[in-house]
Amino acid sequence: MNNFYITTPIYYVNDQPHIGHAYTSVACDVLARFKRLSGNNVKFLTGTDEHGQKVEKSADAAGVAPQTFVDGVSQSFRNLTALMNISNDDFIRTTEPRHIKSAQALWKKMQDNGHIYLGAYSGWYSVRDEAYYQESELVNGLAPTGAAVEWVEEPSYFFNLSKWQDKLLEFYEQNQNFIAPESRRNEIISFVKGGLKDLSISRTTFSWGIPVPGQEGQKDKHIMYVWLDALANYLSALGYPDKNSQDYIDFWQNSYSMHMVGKDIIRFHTVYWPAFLMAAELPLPKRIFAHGWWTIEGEKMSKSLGNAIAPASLVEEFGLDQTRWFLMREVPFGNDGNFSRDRMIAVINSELANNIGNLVQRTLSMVAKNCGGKVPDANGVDKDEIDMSFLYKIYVTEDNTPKDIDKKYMGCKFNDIMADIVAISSEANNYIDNKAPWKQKKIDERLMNATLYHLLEGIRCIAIMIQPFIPASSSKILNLLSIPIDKRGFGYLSSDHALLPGTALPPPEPVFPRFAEKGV
Ligand code: ME8
Repeated sequence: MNNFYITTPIYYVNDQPHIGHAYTSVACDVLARFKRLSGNNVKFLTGTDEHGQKVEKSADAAGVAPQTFVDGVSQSFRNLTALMNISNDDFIRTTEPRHIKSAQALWKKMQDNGHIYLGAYSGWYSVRDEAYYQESELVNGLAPTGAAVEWVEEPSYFFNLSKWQDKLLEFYEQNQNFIAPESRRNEIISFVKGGLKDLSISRTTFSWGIPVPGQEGQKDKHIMYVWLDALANYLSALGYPDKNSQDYIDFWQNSYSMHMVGKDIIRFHTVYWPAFLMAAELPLPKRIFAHGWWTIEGEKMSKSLGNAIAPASLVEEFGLDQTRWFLMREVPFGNDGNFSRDRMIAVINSELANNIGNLVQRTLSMVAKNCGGKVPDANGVDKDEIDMSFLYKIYVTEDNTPKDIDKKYMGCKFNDIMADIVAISSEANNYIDNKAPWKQKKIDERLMNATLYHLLEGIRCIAIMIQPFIPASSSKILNLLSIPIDKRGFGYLSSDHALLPGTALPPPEPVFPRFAEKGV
């Protein structure tokens, strides 16, 4: 069994969750579910990033103590996982003792190895980005992200990032798949080639953070820079610094480990994080995948525009799986995308209601009416070319092996995978029209039975394949086919595991209602 570790970024608790957060979490969920259904040992981590100046300021603005504030917003992110049917195995909070202990241990290890020194920082800092910027990076007095910056002068510990430039470049060279997509990889390589400056990794002018270890007797109390604190979450959830913890062994030492991030935070994950890990002599993750950003009806999502969409409002209006489907289907993963309500309605109606939903509804109601509510028998009827070509498309065969599917998933080609599934469903709808089982019934019922059997097999394979994207609806379809829970993995996508004729089926129920605007 292969070990697979997948993580979302831990979300800042300065604000309520929006569809950008739901997007990253659903993408990780799709991968986690796919890997589990393919027989892997999976650990899927998400959580909240609760320290730093940005969160402290939000707590101040809300007039509550930071801990009370973070407890509340963190709970909203936990609720998001339930709302979006996210199958995370753990939820880490950076204010938890297990994390504080782990982040301090990481610091200590980097320090003991001689990579941290005390100095003083003077330069620009953006609280919104929680990032340091050089004078040369500023655009019209703002960070390149458009965030305001402030001048900071304070004693600070530094990490000797400049020393890791060559090691990082060598690592990117030897691990071509570490940064994805390709365009981001090139961007990071040229950034690192441009030269790295040592990184300030502690703050002294506020206190909402993890204390730097070993500063007893010192005048200025340092807290850890929030990004060093935050990145450590990927290890603290695995029991680090206990290297004998089973999770650490399985998911850090011996796993394919992948951090999914938005394009805004790729530098922290592909430059700082691997350098910290090298400095602490720890293994590096295998892959960092950066996805694009959503705009809303063509506009950047922002607090000031007040246009952020709460995932709960989409789920309430369109349905959970409809929302998951649209988020994964609309844009090639890695590209930026635009959220448009009209597109959402068009996509869920054409692909879920009119295509897959219609296929399931038509087939199951014919089976219920004409086959006594049991899986019909195709035996004794010779397959013609139409049958053969249809069956070839639905089953995993030699040229459509699970290995190819795995490659597509690992390349995060979600919208392609979904398009392939929709194409199979369209084929199945064409197959019904070509075969016209309602006519076959009048000629010879055995012909109708064979057609309906092949259609049920088509639905079985489609339902297995869509599980990572829309787990609740696919499970409903698989229940309508009376398929036991332990026969729903990707290993069952072949004719060897076909439905048994005579199996009783429950009464059919619609799976994807057509969405109609109220009053239309
Ligand atoms: O950066 N479109 O947390 P964060 C798509 N705490 N995705 C979006 C998005 C949008 N418009 N807006 C946000 C942090 N995201 C740090 C991470 S990890 C050790 C620490 C998603 O709350 C995207 O994945 O600002 C982005 O990377 C993440 O939310 C940032 O969340």
